[in-house]
Amino acid sequence: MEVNALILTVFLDITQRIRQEVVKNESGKKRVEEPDEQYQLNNQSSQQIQTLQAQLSDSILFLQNNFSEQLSSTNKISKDIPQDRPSGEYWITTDSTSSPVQVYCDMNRTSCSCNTTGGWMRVANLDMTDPNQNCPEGLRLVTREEPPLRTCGKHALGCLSTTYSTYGVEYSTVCGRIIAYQSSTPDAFTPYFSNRFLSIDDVYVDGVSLTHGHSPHQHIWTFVNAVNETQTDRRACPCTRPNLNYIGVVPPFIGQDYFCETRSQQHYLCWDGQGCGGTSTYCEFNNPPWFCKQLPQPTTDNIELRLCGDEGISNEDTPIEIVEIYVR
Ligand SMILES: [Ca+2]
Ligand SMILES: [Ca+2]
Repeated sequence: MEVNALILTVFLDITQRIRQEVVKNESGKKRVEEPDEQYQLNNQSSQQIQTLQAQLSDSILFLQNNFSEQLSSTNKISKDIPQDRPSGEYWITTDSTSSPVQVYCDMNRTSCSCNTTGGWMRVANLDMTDPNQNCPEGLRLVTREEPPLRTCGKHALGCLSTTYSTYGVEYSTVCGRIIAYQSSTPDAFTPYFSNRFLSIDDVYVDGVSLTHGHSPHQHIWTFVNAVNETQTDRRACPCTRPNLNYIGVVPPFIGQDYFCETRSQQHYLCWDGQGCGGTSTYCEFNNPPWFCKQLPQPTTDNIELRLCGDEGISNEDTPIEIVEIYVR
């Protein structure tokens, strides 16, 4: 049996037995009136539960000792889970996890424009169109009634960061999508245009920055929010009205790894590849909404998402609705 399935099976089996003992214990309390008998039964069940709990700890320790080396030696989902396994939840152990963690692995992700479909581990899965989902810790719930919208935004100007753990799994490709709502007047790359000394650690864009690592952040993808489709100045996407010369500046440290989009009159969501007018061609650029980034070298860094804007949130905001990120 495969390691992950084995861990899961043993874990479920023993926890089920513990649960059965607890139920027996609870029902025993109700049925038995005689104090001595009740004490005996409770004491007996407690001992059984302790024994089973000890067995569970021993079993997990045994599995970790015997199989974690195999998993952590590569720490790569794509290598450790055979490609013919189905998509679903898997238990993994890595150098950075003190106990097994459950992750969703996607073995047939055709929407990523990378040259492979299987072996993806999902690290982010925010979908605020689901009324049961909440914003990541630290982000503000932003709602609108008509048409209805639930998104997650920041509290003030600057960048607000949220981090997605990769559990120490090594990866070299990142795939995903971010879809956000445009509020008021974000200005694309204008923060960098106004100050060329800004680095990737600063507020270089009005939009969302996706990175890994720190000091400096390592760029994965930038989601640029532009003011509108008819502006031809630095506040617009570089693609807008391509027959005119773009007078803004794309920060050199992000290269071509970005989506730039603006809302249209009827459509307020950005980077979904929808609702772009005739003057905005970046709906075609880099195949939105899904990005695919091949990193220069493998890493085990967590992935950081920063909502950024250099003016107050009443002036400009880019609250997010959907975040899906996969690594392999
Ligand atoms: Ca603005
Ligand atoms: Ca701005």
